[in-house]
Amino acid sequence: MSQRTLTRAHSVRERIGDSLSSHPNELVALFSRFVHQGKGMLQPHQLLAEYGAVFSEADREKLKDGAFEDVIRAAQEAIVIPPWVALAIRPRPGVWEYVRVNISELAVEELTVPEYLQFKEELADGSLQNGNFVLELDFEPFNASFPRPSLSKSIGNGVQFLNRHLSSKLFQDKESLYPLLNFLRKHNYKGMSMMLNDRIQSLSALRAALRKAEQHLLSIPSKTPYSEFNHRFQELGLEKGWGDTARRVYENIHLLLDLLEAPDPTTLENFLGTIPMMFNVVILSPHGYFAQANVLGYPDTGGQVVYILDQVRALEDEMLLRIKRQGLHITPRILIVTRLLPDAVGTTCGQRLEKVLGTEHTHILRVPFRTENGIVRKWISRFEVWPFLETYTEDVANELAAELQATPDLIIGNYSDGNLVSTLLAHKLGVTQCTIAHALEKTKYPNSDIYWKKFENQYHFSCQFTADLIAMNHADFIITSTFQEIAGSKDTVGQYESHTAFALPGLYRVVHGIDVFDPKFNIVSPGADTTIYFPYTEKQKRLTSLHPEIEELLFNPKDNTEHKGVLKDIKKPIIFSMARLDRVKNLTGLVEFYGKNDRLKELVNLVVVGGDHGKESKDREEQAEFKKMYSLIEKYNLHGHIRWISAQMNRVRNGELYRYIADTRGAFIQPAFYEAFGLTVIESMTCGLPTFATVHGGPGEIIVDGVSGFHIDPYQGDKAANIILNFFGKCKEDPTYWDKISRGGLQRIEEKYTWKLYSERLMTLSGVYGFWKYVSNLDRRETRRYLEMFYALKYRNLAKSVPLAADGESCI
Ligand code: UDP
Ligand code: LCN
Repeated sequence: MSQRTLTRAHSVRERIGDSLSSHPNELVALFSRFVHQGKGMLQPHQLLAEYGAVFSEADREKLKDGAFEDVIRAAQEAIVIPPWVALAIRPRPGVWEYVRVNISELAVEELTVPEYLQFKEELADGSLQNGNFVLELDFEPFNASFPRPSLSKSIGNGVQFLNRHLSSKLFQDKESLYPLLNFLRKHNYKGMSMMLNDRIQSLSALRAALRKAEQHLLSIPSKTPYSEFNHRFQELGLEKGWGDTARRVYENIHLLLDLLEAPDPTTLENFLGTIPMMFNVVILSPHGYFAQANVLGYPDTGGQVVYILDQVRALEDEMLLRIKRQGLHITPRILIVTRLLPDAVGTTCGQRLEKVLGTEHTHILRVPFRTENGIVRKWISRFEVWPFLETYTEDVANELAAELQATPDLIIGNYSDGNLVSTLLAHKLGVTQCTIAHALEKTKYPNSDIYWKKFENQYHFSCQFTADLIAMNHADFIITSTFQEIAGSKDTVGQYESHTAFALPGLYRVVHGIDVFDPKFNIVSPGADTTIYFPYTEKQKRLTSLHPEIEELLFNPKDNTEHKGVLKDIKKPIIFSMARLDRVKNLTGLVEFYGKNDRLKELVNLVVVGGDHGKESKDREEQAEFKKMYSLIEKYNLHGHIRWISAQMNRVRNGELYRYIADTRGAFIQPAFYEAFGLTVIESMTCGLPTFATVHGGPGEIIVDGVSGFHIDPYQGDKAANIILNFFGKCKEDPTYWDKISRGGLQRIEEKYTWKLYSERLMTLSGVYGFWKYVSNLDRRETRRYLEMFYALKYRNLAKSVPLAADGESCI
């Protein structure tokens, strides 16, 4: 059924009210079913199932007049505390309404956000906290005066909106162009002036100087290098940074003249993109094992490491290109800051400074975690790092000052811990801050907000969610890999969106945590390193010398610490999966639905890569998954059908492994319960391997179902198995079907997921948000002060309550 849009004109309360008066019996029947379940929470699929059970097709038709079905379809949860049923309705991404229905009195009330959350807290805590003062966090007042888009399709394109806003602001009156003038006059690198010098004191002086410069440039050959007219320009009041040749300088001066004449968003973005602003970039990624080899697949060590290493290569190339075009001779620096693990045998994680391969000016800088008892030696799970981060930030600030001899121009945080450290650093240094979540854990663990106390001992989510709120509100801009990461889809809630309103009962209530319409959000999708991941059809590039090793990995009949299980019939296509052995990755779910489906077992072999057979895991989730995997192999008697391989850390060989699987006319399966983005999905598609991936999270957006791969729902294993079975059945009848899906995947990647597109975009964003930070500095003071207080009064105490992970054991 097509879903009509619920509008304010017909509020949810009115719709339910209308339906109650026109179809009282049916609605009472439905709400009674909810209430009869007793106190509790109902998820969207349960609400729809109840609706389907109560109403026949004919009833539904009748109810369509009041569009009650739309309300039920848009409901994201129901809280039942008899005789009340409260509903959280999401008519479209980013827009929420709350109501409650009293089933005894047939009354409907609209609820405010705090009222709804209070109702929900009662469910979790059993008592209303009316009497007690509850800390309510509300970031809305700080942004209330700032315009923001209202259409869902504008979400994630903040820079475009900001450009429009900035350019109209610049055009308000004569005075409003002064911030731009001051910005250009103050611009310098380590004290060396750039763009304008002190000779230019006013806008009219600037215009006059630009016109004279234009005249001069027209009189010399377009290829003349900047050094040849540098002195002439200095006399006019112009400094280095305008371009490397007369032609480029002319173009840039022209852009500024246009802007002074009639500011428009595109000219503003283009001009800001030409200003030299990025020379020193700091990227924070404290937890895990951050290294270039022998770490991938370890607990907490996955896509974030891959992402950053690919990102810095692309970013360095783009920075060098722009610096050259700006006519400057400045050496850029990129520092990836992570923690130093003194005992990390077999990896470089104990080394202070390490150059990133394939770059000239990029290094990994490692700084250890420290307590008053000295340096912390062992690996610490990402859920337990909180008490270390403040001291860590101080140490990092000192190391950065020594290493860069300058303040960074941009600080990029990664994941909750890196984003918190980036906040503290950016706050201290007054630097533009970008955050990248990679994965917001609240979405991965259902109800981890309302039942946070149950999760606290193992996961310390109180610290993590607090850190996330602080970082997302402090950041100048936020990069996400997909739209769904911000605002979900028609039916699912986005990761950031789930931070709009939530409660941690007994701790605080978030009334407006983040607004997905905030123009700080920008979708900038990563890609895969194309020197490693390329189509299986590119025969001349194929690494056939690695095939004996790959065949040993896949088919050697003897179990060892690298692999377990033997494939009886090696001629069958292989379905393949590779991930950290986290519960959320659900590799065991894949083994289970494969094991249950005899026809699938007949048709294809299963190969999974995950965990380490060579040593006992120290990670709780990994230990549990190990046990489960072994028991499933026995339960479904998978001997002869499955090969279980240890985590594979050689990326180059992994690239060839995906292609080898493609040679078997196989497929890649990504069965996670939730995947924030999913680099393995990008990698397999880039290799031309047909891909089946979870519909929950990034892959739901990366793959166009049936065109560039397939969606599977890990919660419906039998159905997922059948989707895979159907595909292989079809391929048997028509082998070109396999090629069609393979090509569809490749095409999708070329259009949307490449590092080149990423780095160009990131540079543009840094320019625009750097300028915006400068012009809006005063406006942002209130938010910063509020965040300082929240950090000092709430976060610090929470972090102190996390037990300091005991030292003693070696890390790997
Ligand atoms: N990976 C790997 N070996 C393994 C497991 C994973 O090289 O044994 C790599 C994989 O190729 C991908 C990354 O680790 O580049 C995992 O990223 P993804 O986004 O899929 O998941 P994450 O681990 O970040 O949740
Ligand atoms: C973390 C995750 O969980 C993945 O979904 C992402 O692909 C990865 O980071 C890189 O952003």
